Amino acid sequence: MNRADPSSSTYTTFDAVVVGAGFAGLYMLYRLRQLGLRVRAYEAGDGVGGTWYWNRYPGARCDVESMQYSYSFSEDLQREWHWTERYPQQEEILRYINHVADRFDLRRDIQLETRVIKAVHDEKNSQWTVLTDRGDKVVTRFLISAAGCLSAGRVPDITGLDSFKGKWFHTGNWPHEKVDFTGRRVGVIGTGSSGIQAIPVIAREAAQVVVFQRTPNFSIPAWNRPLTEEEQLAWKAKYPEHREKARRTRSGILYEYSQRATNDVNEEERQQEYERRWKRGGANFTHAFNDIFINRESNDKAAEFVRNKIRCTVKDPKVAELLSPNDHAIGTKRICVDTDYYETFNLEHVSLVDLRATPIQEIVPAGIRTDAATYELDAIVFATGYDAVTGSLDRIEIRGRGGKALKDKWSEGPRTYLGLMTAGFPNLFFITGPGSPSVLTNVVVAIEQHVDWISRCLQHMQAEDLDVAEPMAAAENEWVAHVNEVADKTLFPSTKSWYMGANVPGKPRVFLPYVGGFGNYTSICEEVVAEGYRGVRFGSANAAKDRAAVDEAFSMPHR
Ligand code: N01
Repeated sequence: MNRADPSSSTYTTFDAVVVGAGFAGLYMLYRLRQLGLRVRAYEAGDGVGGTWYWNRYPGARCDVESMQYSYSFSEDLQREWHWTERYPQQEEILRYINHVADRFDLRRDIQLETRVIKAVHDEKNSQWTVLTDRGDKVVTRFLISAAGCLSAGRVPDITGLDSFKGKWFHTGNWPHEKVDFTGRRVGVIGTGSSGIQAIPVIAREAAQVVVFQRTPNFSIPAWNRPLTEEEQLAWKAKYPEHREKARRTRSGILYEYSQRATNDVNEEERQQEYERRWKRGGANFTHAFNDIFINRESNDKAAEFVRNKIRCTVKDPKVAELLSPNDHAIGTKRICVDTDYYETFNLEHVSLVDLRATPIQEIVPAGIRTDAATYELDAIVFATGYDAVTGSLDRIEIRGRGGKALKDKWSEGPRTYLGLMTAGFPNLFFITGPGSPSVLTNVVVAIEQHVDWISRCLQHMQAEDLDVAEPMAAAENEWVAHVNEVADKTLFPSTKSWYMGANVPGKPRVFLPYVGGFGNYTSICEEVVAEGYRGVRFGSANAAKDRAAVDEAFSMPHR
């Protein structure tokens, strides 16, 4: 694809610009093409795949089962793709995404190694002017963010990192070539989903692994295994039925959602149920009873079962206690799904440092210095997470009506209508944006639902000869209030988590996703459409194209 000449004053025109070419960007591109629109997707990576392109850390694997973590929009695609394991590895998911890009001939509209850095709405012409780090200057009617919820990685600001003599890595931006830890002393900071997956695999190679833990997390075994041909065929035979059912569930995933409350059964039955789910593996565990997310006592019972499992698995009782979470309700931080995580702490060469007791003071040339000791290391792995949900949008300067920056509008927390749009920013759409179920779901299902909604909205605009769509402030206010109201009925806001923005210093403490359930959310979105896009104001653009106004909006001299 030809690259832009940064010195050129020429603006390329598209009907729609999509930011990102992961699961969301690819499917959006596919649907926009079906609408006959001229589209360009910009992708920062040198390949498609988004999160699954960047997250190549050892052990990276999805915690949603393969048969469900895939697109459903093409019956042929879902029948022909062959998954090899119960939970898919990063490498296999990336292969799948590349297959999709080729199968639907999507690459010709994707510009790789290009980051969108600025987008300004030009009210006069009702269009967006978009600027990339490669010097592209683009004018587009619609701007669609497929930038991802977990793509803005965070390396904590620890004094002395620059002085470290060894190598350091962030799990979310892992090198493409294999990192060989054989014979190395490796420090891992962070024990969320990424750390919990990476630690056992790194420990297979490394001479020594030191895990720096601030907060222990709950983890359920994956019991990953190869998928048999029979299992796949049986699932595929009922794919449409399975998909339809999944779309009506709380998380877009076919789990066993219990209809029983924790106290509906006696202690013996309760323990049997936890045990049965533990043996089945995965996040299904947190649906053992229907009040785990809303009743602290019920939650404590499920949490205690997991703590007991940790005590039974980890031989050193002190280490077991440190690994046992007791400061948050199970499930209110993303539940982890692991292979041999707790077992790894029985290995001689693996040790655990409790950062609560002995915080990190600094990174020194030889390693990491805490209050208690200096740990000499050859490599440091930061499994320290993301500026989630809003981070990828914050990194783009997005200006709407009156030049108002999105970042300023959201300074006290994101405000959206259905997580799809925000008032004051016409024709800007978010895929899995804040205020939508997004990270609480099988995100591929959430992506498809959002892309389909946006496509339908654009189709409606085409049919009615409308150019502008923008949510009404009142509808947005109502939605934000509803998002908070449903979150407040759960245990989620009681926990300091990235769902609450609590992992980023200075980020407003607002519950970011919509916890009212994916099925309910989808019904609301459908009702909005049935009621003529209730809460969305449509309009026609001023037809005159005024180049000077575009330049003015972009603060760029017209050459
Ligand atoms: O990040 P996290 P992640 N000093 O934010 C610690 C998805 N995902 O990359 O809790 C010391 O969960 C931090 O400690 P604390 C999934 O949705 C999915 O692991 O802030 N420690 C925490 O332990 C997941 O939830 C999959 O006290 C510091 C860790 O780093 C999301 O991505 C796999 C620190 C960060 O955990 C993010 O997971 C991987 C500091 N200064 C990821 N700063 C699957 O599908 C942070 N920490 C399986």
